Amino acid sequence: MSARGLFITVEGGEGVGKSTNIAYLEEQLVGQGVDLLVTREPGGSALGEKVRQLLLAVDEEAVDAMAELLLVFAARAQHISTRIEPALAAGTWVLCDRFTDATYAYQCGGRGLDRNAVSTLEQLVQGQLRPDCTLLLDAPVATGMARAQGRGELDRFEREELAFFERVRATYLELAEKSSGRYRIIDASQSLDAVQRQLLKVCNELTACWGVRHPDP
Ligand code: Z5A
Repeated sequence: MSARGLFITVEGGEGVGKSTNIAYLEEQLVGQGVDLLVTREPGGSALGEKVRQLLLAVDEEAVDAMAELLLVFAARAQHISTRIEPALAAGTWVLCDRFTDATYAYQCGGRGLDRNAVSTLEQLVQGQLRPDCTLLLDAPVATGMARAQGRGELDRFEREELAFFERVRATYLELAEKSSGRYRIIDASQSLDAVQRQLLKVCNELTACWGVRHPDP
């Protein structure tokens, strides 16, 4: 029986470089012999991707914050049962673009929902499942927004005011301080090369620590 896979999440505000650097992490980890599933939230399963569209769509009716929270966890339940858990159980590492820390950051920090509501759902939906390692790409809100500009029409989250994103960033930094063993804070305000040098160090630590068996040449 293979050892359980490692569950890595990548978090951060809008435009900090998650997608760009997940592609880089994938290249590095696969290159080091890791059997890897790359996925994202909201989304990651067929149902989850439909829920993602509902969450990001701009509509006339304002979305109630609790309804938003429940949709996020509905997508997460499906994602965990159909993709994340089976992969981890088979020894595959999972690299996920956002997970429940995003819920604390956006729905609690951003929208002002009670953290107890999120931790109750976290317990109910995830049981014991928590990320083993979380990479927080951190940059000033203005930097992320400038990078994300010019990508066409803004989704429902991207239309939020600056103060919303400042609260999101502050919540992420608070979570990282509280769970410092699990978190690695990456200074994402630096050049892409410099960011990727920081990420490569973490990749090397993780593969060394978890004893990845490199494939025979
Ligand atoms: N959400 C939620 O509310 N609750 C939850 O529980 C979850 C999610 C899971 C969708 O997420 C929304 O869902 C999200 C929160 C909510 N909304 N927001 N905001 P998403 O992750 O799909 O959307 P996003 O945060 O808007 O991601 P993004 O805008 O696609 O950004 P990114 O992936 O972090 O950045 P990027 O596309 O890799 O890079 C942006 C540009 O910057 C690009 O041109 C790069 O080439 C450039 N770049 C990247 N790094 C650098 C450096 N270092 N220097 C210079 N330029 C750079």
